[in-house]
Amino acid sequence: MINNKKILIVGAGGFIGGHLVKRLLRDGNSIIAVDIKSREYWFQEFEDVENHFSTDMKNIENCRKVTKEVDYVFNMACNMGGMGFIENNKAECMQSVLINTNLLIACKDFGVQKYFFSSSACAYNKSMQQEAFIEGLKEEDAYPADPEDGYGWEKLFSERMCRHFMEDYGIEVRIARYHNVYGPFGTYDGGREKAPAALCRKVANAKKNNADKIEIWGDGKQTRSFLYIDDCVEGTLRLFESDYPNPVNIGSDEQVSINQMVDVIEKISGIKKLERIYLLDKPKGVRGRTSNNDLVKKVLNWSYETKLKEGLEKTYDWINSETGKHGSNLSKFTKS
Ligand code: GKE
Repeated sequence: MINNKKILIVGAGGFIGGHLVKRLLRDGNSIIAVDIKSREYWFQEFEDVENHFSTDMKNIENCRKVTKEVDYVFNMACNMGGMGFIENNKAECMQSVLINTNLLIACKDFGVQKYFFSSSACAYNKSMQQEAFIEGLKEEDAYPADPEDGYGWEKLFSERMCRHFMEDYGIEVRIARYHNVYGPFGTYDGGREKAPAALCRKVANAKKNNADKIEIWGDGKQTRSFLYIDDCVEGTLRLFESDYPNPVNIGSDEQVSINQMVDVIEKISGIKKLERIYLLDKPKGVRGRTSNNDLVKKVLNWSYETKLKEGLEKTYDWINSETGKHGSNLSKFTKS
């Protein structure tokens, strides 16, 4: 367990970042939490943490200010979202490379010992994801390189930037490729939401409004695997504490179609089966994606524990309690 360390978490106002702050604080570390978002848009804020709101880490001076005396850095920050965002904001997503690069330079300047980079399954070669229900993606499947346009290239490039800072300057780097992480205290509307949260919101709203239809992007046959946030945090910290320096999948291998996920959410909500309106012109991403967990089991002796139904129950309950309280807390951040 990591404790008694001074840790910088960049992207701390975001979904995974917020859960990471909570866990590392509980484990007895002192935390500097930074995000570009203004305070009212942070998903979670904790006392006894040095919080830096509205701080743009694409700016190297901001990076230098907060890396001075830290032991570890977790870079959880990037301008991203579900397919609805990354397909329509490729230049915005690519600029996240400035965060990672300037953060690494500051870490080198101040002799930070260890650095975590949150990469993504979007780094994988698209040609291996053209069918539904594919074989799990193995870490070596990122090359030959043909990642998701924009966002995927930024993640793959930043992985390589991390590796070269490790080779040339000796910063210990750990890299996780996340596979569609979901759970409470994440984005559920406003345009950046991913499928689990989006569909939980749509079912919850259908129930509240006594509607009998639900809109699904694509034909619903496309497949994914989804990782519950608690497993994501545990896997991240296991990887960080390990001595394995190459990218590792942190994901689930429970591959489902979007239609199957909607079936699960309908049962959780108690609503009768909704008529499905398939919007074929909406952003769909790859046809099929899931994680091969052989390497993560081998190097970390760890695998996720939360099955999709259990994770969706917790996520649906949280979103159902949130919807109607207020609109999206990120709408200001989506491209108008
Ligand atoms: N966002 C969203 N909203 N997706 C929907 C919806 C909806 O209402 N209805 C169906 N889908 C379908 C999308 O068309 C896509 O085929 C699938 O669900 C998953 O969409 P997603 O969760 O937005 O994003 P992806 O898994 O395709 O890609 C995401 O992968 C993550 C890593 O696994 C990326 O957007 C990043 O968030 C991240 O890299």
